[in-house]
Amino acid sequence: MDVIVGNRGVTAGGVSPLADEDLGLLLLIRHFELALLDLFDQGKLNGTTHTCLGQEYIPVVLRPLLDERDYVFSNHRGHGHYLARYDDPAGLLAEIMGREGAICNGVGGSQHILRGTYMSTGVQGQSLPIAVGTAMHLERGGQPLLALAYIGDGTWGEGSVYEALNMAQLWRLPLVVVVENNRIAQSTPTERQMSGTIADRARAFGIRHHRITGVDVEAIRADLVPLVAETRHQNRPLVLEFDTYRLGPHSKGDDNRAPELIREAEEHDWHPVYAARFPEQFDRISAVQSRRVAEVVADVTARPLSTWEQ
Ligand SMILES: Cc1ncc(C[n+]2csc(CCOP(=O)(O)OP(=O)(O)O)c2C)c(N)n1
Repeated sequence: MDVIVGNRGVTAGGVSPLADEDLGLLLLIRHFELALLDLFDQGKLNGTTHTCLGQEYIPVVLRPLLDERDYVFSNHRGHGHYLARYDDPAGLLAEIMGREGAICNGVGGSQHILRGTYMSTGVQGQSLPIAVGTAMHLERGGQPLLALAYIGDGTWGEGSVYEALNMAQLWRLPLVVVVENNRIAQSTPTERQMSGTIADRARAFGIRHHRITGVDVEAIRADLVPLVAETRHQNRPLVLEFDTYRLGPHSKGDDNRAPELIREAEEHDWHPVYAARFPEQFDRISAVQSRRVAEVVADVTARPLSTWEQ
């Protein structure tokens, strides 16, 4: 097995004070996924799961920039995307556990969710052409609405991504592609599978590319407001590349990163940085969200199995 080493030299940097609502959402996602891992350890969950630990701030940044009629396309690492869209940890846990009250009757599980204008898929690259078709539908509807799709850096190896980018720019569609570039795809570091850069690939289609470093939710959001508005009102496709880190393994137990790479990810985690900077607010909100998630776990695990029509 390859041992992956490297150093990106990007630090977590500063964090601005957050509204309780934003911090609450960040910590809801964190506690929710830690609870999932705990449930796996107890043998109470089946299959696998991909946590976004360390990457929670990305959907939290984007949440207020989106209209509820905008479409959001998520991927296999989608718990944070869903919880930033719907304040519904019980529905998501029920979906993952196949219990009553599940968003999709427990058929979709962790990776395949459909609710309103939100959908996720575990098939890499599948969502971009669909997001393009949706963006076309929205553009023809004449309302300033957009389609936003989350993809990872590894998914830039899929050919459908390029067909989608080509059409989005050619037809001037309101599409935002959010790249969560954690520099690794399952077990393959990006430099071992991608020639060139994501920026150059977007540029090849004439699509604007914007790279975001750091974890300061307020600062990043302020930076993105005009860019997302241009996509919405001027139908200018946009690629937003977040330079980010995943703290955990790819899914549950497949981590072949060298210890120094895991340490590097931990050094870039927003969580201890924010806790050290604003301890009173952090402890207060963390206690609330931890309690909330514990109650959700107790409630959902006590529910009967979900049923669906065959
Ligand atoms: C078409 C397809 N090929 C392979 C897989 C298996 N797979 C699931 S996630 C993943 C890696 C995705 O990496 P990336 O896009 O960088 O996202 P990340 O996991 O880093 O968030 C792979 C290969 C898949 N789900 N779909």
